[in-house]
Amino acid sequence: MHHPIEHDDPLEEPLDRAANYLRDAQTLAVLTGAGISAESGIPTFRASDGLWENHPIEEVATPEGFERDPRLVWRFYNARRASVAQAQPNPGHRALVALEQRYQDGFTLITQNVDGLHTLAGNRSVLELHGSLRRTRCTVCGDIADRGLEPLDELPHCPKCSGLLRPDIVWFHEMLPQDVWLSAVEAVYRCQVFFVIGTSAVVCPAAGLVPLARRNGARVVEFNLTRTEASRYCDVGLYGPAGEMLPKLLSRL
Ligand code: BV8
Ligand code: ZN
Repeated sequence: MHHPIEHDDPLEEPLDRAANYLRDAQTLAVLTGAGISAESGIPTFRASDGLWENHPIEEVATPEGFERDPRLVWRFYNARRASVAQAQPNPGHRALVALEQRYQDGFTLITQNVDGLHTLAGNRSVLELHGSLRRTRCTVCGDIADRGLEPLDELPHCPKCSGLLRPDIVWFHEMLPQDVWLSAVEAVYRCQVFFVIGTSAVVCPAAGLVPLARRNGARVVEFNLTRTEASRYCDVGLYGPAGEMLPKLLSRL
């Protein structure tokens, strides 16, 4: 894969460098994490120091946790559904809609988020690696349904077979949906530019998409408040709130 820009001028402002990458590219893939929704008022995992009702999230967001105490897990997810129901997309989400309009089917949005805000903002091709707060899956008949964001019963049951419903979310120690994962990997192989936005890049296999993009010759740009596990793979780091940095970048195109 040829590099769109042969010789970067090390003094060039990082925003201009990122804008140049975009100007010369036909394909752009984006990976987002909780940080893109922070400015919509949704706490990130790190901000909530990974605890919920004094339970480590890894304890609540696991199949073992659901086996052990489905009521606790549904309280966790009903609370998240309620807070997401109040949230609106922010300028960072809207900038990604503008980028999809610019690159059309050369654009792929891959998200670790389960809040549905990219779709609500207007993105059309969204790969939800970790599922969605809106969807439930029946633990008996497997039926998957979009139930919006209004509160569900304390222990919701399947209208088809009355089996216990679970959130259609990928918990820790669970496999990602194969078709979604393969589409994400294919988009990362294909892209000339790769944005990694608002993620601490510690959760696998999603975090592995960043070195994969690098190895396949894409120009990699990080949007975050701080450096992360992904930073070492990036050509450019744009540090500041994504809701401000993304519109700033678009205004230079
Ligand atoms: C898997 C759904 C294969 C839940 C999530 C033992 C056995 C099995 C697997 C493992 C194991 N030990 C470790 C693993 C692997 C494990 C993993 O990676 N663990 C980590 C913690 C080390 N992964 C898995 O289990 C995956 N499955 O490996 O299966 C397998 C199967 C069986 C046996 C063996 C292997 C499943 C991973 C999916 C887990 N589910 N979500 C839910 O959401 O309710 S992941 C969950 O955490 C979220 O979805 C989210 O994706 C992730 C948190 O990551 P971030 O999005 O990055 O959020 P974070 O708060 O961390 O960072 C926010 C960032 O934003 C920060 O950098 C901050 O600076 C920045 N920021 C803040 N504000 C702004 C901003 N940036 C810009 N602007 C701002 N305004
Ligand atoms: Zn069922």
